[in-house]
Amino acid sequence: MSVKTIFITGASSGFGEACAHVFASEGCRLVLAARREGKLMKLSKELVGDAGVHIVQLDVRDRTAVEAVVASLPADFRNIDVLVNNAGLALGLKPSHQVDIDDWEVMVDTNVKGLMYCTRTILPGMVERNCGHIVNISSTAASWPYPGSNVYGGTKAFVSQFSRNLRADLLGTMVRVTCVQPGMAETEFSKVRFHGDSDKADQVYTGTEPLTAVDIAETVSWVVNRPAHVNINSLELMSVDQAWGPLAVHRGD
Ligand code: NDP
Ligand code: 8X3
Repeated sequence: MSVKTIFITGASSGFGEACAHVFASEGCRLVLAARREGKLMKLSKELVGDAGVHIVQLDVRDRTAVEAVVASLPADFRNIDVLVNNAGLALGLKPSHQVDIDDWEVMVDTNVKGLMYCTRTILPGMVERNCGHIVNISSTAASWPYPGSNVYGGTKAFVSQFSRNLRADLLGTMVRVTCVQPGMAETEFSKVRFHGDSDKADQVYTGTEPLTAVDIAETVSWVVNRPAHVNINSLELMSVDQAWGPLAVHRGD
């Protein structure tokens, strides 16, 4: 069997880092992208697997940089079999009328536009080779609203619908598209959301057993390792400590 090449965005922590470990242990060749190059270098030394790792410092919001990184991949890493569009973030939990609009812009630029740039740049090669798989990391926030989710949930709704629309475009090819929609998982996600406030971030998970990054990486591996004729369209998963509540009702005086 030929060695698969996996391109993972946001590989410096959380889900992306865990995906790197899982795919390395499966004997895959990896391209690991994120802004924090030091973290990628450390990760690349820890990985078990000898198929090869190529790290790239990349801000997915920079379209020119995305195009340049993909165009300059070393020959062995050029034919990307799997793109894990994972880089993303939530910023803030304030209601829409109080939010810092800069936070909204960063979320749209990263979660929507960054994912678009990586997809548009890597997809043509997959179509040409009639082989490939794009795994987009969305969220339960794509489908289920909650106070403070506003633009974050909106960006993830984009990711979910874009995933379905991609597959519609790709009918007639063997290129697969999967949207993974996790609920609460303990990573650096909440620390980033609360702008570095670790105490506030820890409170999100207190008294619960949240999903782990490994849970998500194993899910991504499972969808990728289905037979070539099977396309998992979407997969939503949550901790057993998470579920829906009743619709909120405001009662006046
Ligand atoms: P982490 O904060 O641990 O990881 C986020 C990753 O995204 C980091 O590697 C970060 O790297 C990277 N990243 C952020 N912005 C950029 C950028 N502009 N360019 C390149 N890389 C970027 O969080 P998670 O692992 O939890 O999050 C991964 C994905 O999963 C996100 O899309 C998130 O929205 C989603 N998600 C998370 C859930 C959770 O509860 N944790 C649940 C559902 C979905 P660096 O800072 O080095 O650039
Ligand atoms: C991350 C999960 O519930 O914080 O996408 O939106 S949640």
